[in-house]
Amino acid sequence: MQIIGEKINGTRKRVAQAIAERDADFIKSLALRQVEAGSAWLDVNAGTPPDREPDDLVWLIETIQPVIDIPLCLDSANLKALQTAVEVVDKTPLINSISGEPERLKGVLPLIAKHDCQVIALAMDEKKIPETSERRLEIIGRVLAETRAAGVPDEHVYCDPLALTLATNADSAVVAFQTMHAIKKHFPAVHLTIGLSNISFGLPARKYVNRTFLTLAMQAGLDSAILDPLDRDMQAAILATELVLGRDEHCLNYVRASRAGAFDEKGQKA
Ligand code: THG
Repeated sequence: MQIIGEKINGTRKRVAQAIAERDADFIKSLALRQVEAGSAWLDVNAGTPPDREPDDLVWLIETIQPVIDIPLCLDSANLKALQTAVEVVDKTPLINSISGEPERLKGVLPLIAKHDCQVIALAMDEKKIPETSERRLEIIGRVLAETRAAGVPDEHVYCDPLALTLATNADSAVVAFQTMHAIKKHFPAVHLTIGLSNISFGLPARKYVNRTFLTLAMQAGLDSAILDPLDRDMQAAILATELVLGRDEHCLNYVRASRAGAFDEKGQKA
């Protein structure tokens, strides 16, 4: 399971404040802690208005890069911000995201092809998220026709089936699982990813819902996720799920994590 650390996101109040005040120490520490927790990428989302976003994103990248050794996931709806950001990254980034929206594809695909980036493909078009897995698969099929035509290999595409909150749609997790199965069946070489916490928006005790959703999504083929890597219980759930799914040979990672004190083992015997 590859973790995309979610915490450097300007829609979070404390991060917005750090961006506004150019508080480099706060951002650096947030970056470092997520790397130490095993992130494969750090998501970077300035979340500021379009006219400020390119500068803010570049400031975030240049603040983070000297203290980390992993690539970034550039999270922006703003083409200009992505174009500017791609020029200042040290390591080839994961671009978050494209969708079936033709304008977006036209703008972002050349950037991905030129810099040999990986990319997240959302199962939606012009801001609409279809209700059924069939329609979501259809959009992913169209997006993959475009990425292939642009010379992007399927292995570089991370399909996001999209998780809407269960608070307003009881089927939302099931539709996401069905979409994952359908995508892997038709396009076995692509990866799957998801913004985990959307699933529990508006619900109490969100961590239980997030954790259970992640476990079941891993069974459906999820191999990466945008989540909070500092959540120890989430990390424990990932390790246990990989063990149960036969993806942890000789239980090596699980046992090693236990020895390193990753789990809450109070009152338990080995
Ligand atoms: N798919 C893709 N990209 C995405 C999303 C997705 N990027 C943005 C988002 N969804 C995932 N990132 C975050 C980052 C931070 C938080 C949630 C999702 C977060 N939220 C707190 C909460 O939900 O309670 C509130 C904010 C706070 O902590 O202040 O932290 O779906 N491809």
